[in-house]
Amino acid sequence: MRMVRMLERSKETAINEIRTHDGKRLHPTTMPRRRALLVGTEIASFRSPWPVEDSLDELALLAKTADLEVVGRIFQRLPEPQPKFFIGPGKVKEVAALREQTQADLIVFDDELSPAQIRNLEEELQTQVIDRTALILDIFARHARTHEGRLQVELAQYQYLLPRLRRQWTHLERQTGTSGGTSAGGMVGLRGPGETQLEIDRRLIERRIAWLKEQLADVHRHRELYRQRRRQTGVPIIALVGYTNAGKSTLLNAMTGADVLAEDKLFATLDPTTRQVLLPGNTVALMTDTVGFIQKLPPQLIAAFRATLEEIEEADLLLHVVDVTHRNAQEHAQTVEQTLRELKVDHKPILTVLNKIDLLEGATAEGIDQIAAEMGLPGDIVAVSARRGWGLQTLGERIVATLAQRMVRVDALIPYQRNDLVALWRQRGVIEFEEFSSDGAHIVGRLPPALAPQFARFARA
Ligand SMILES: Nc1nc2c(ncn2[C@@H]2O[C@H](COP(=O)(O)OP(=O)(O)OP(=O)(O)O)[C@@H](O)[C@H]2O)c(=O)[nH]1
Ligand SMILES: [Mg+2]
Repeated sequence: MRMVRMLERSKETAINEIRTHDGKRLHPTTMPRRRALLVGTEIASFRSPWPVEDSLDELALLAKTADLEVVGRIFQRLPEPQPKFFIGPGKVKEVAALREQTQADLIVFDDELSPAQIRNLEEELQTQVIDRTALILDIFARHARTHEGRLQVELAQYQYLLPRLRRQWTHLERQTGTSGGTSAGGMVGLRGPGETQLEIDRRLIERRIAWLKEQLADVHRHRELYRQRRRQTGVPIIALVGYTNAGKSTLLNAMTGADVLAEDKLFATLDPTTRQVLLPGNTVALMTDTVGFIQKLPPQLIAAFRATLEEIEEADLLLHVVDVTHRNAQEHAQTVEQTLRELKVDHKPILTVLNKIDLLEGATAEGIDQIAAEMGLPGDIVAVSARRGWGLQTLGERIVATLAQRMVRVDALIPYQRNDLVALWRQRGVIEFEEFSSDGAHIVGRLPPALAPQFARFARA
């Protein structure tokens, strides 16, 4: 009984936070912001292209997005992670001293820790310890808006929590004077499921996971029906992919007149949005904005965002949006390419979109090409400023050309009674040649494979 109530309550606070009518989260002003100490590592055997300082900068941004106050940072270079604490025992002592000095009440590790490592660290440091994955989950919980998005986040939280179950933060809660620890005011570390002084019944959580999976399967079936209909229309689908904060939502808004929230924040977008876009030559397509990627994000976490994944799988073309002005643009692009490989969608046609060129002073087309070459990006590149609307016409033309490569070639004589087919061709395909005679319209061009059968009976031999 008690357990059931706990889970229900924690779900309320984690998922159904108090929001204003326009979706902004209300901060209880009485809640002190938590003081976080960041711990990074550079592990020789991981051969990560990220310098540890840059990775910590990113972790600090994540912490800021989760409403934490970063009060210190520390890192260690190691040949390999250490089994007991991930970092070496000497370093743990340093962290303890720094925690004392900065009065930190939360330690955030930049690497994924095993459940045992978290336990050992917490015993040693007498403070809550979380890892990067938990922090990202916390941000996801804040930013999920749709019913499905919330179900997905809750599922990911429980799956993360299950192997980490144990008695939670009784002494910390006494210190901070909060009850239950699932407030909306920035108690980081799996807000909601698990933040409690009670021992949690594993079976209850497993049951909840099963229930969440059923709910999601239901949503999935509905979406699949919708997709089937969409597929039959032959309208091509373009998915925007890229590192978080690259400008995907801004680009969707600029190309389609959508009104998706675009912010200088990590993971502003979690739920996919699809809008119709009118491309040069009056070609119609659908453009979908998806969740951003980030380094050290376990692929199963992205997989949890099944809606996003399905949109990417369904797409005829991926636009890989890169913030070309970011110091780590190259690492970002590599992370995205690797994530696409892990998600097994790297076989799809990809156009790389170098965004934010308005911030590059005096950049020329050659200069931008050179930047792209230095970053090791593939040749298929378009430079744009989503914010200023620069380069969007060229991008549209390149999208049409790339989509046309996936279409089938058709040569047909369409009688005038079937002008509707000519209009359909104009909208969904590419017309390369047209001539009108008394027999009808002779058209040569390309059509999406799904539409070609409708034209078969008018095809010229
Ligand atoms: N200067 C400049 N800023 C841009 C441009 N495009 C996007 N931005 C800014 O970059 C920030 C991130 O943009 P978003 O469109 O939210 O990025 P996103 O890729 O959707 O990010 P997530 O949804 O968080 O993964 C916002 O502050 C935008 O205003 C651009 O072309 N030029
Ligand atoms: Mg976005």
